[in-house]
Amino acid sequence: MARDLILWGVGTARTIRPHWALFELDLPYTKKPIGPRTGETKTTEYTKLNPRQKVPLLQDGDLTLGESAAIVAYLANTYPSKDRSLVPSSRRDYAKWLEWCFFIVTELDSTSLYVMRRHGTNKGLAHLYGDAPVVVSQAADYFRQQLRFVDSALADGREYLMGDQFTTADILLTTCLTWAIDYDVGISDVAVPYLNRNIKRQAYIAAERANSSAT
Ligand SMILES: N[C@@H](CCC(=O)N[C@@H](CS)C(=O)NCC(=O)O)C(=O)O
Repeated sequence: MARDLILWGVGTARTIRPHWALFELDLPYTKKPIGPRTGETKTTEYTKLNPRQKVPLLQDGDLTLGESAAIVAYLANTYPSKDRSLVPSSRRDYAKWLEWCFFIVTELDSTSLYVMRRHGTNKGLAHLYGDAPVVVSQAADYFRQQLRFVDSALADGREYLMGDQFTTADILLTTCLTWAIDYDVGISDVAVPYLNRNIKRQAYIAAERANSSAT
């Protein structure tokens, strides 16, 4: 039985991840709709909770957890519902699921899209971290190149990264794909039907609503 879950953060491709997992698992929660670059992550109260001054952040009783990929994995492992688990159970599939999660957050998110965000002028933070057009275009190329790993997996016609089971790895990948499109990085043909399938899920639609509203 879930305790009082509190989720901090709205407005980004990272913050939507835990909202989505919470809706998939049908877990009620309290939303604290603070946004990035608003000063809200830098208040004394929030800094005490999260010295990294970042969102998203989950509170589950006396547990405070940051990092979007860790939050969705924690929720999936801790609160599987009777008819839905967002994490594979067999040892082999669990290992492959871990590989997907780490690959997506390191190669697609941090090394590619977030580099574009930090150094881009278009929707980016170049005014803070420096304008670096070559770095931005290399990061976009790197994203497309790394996406080949996804293409090769989806080429066999599977519905989700882990086959028939929708997992938190799909939450991470889908949010990177929508982020890439938002940054005008083309995604591969094989990723398009996969993306369209996932963004039609009821839990995604609910999460998008929760993630884009300040109340
Ligand atoms: N690796 C972290 C990244 C978190 C992150 O960088 N969050 C950004 C928004 S996407 C943030 O809170 N930035 C601080 C601010 O803008 O005030 C995660 O996936 O949770």
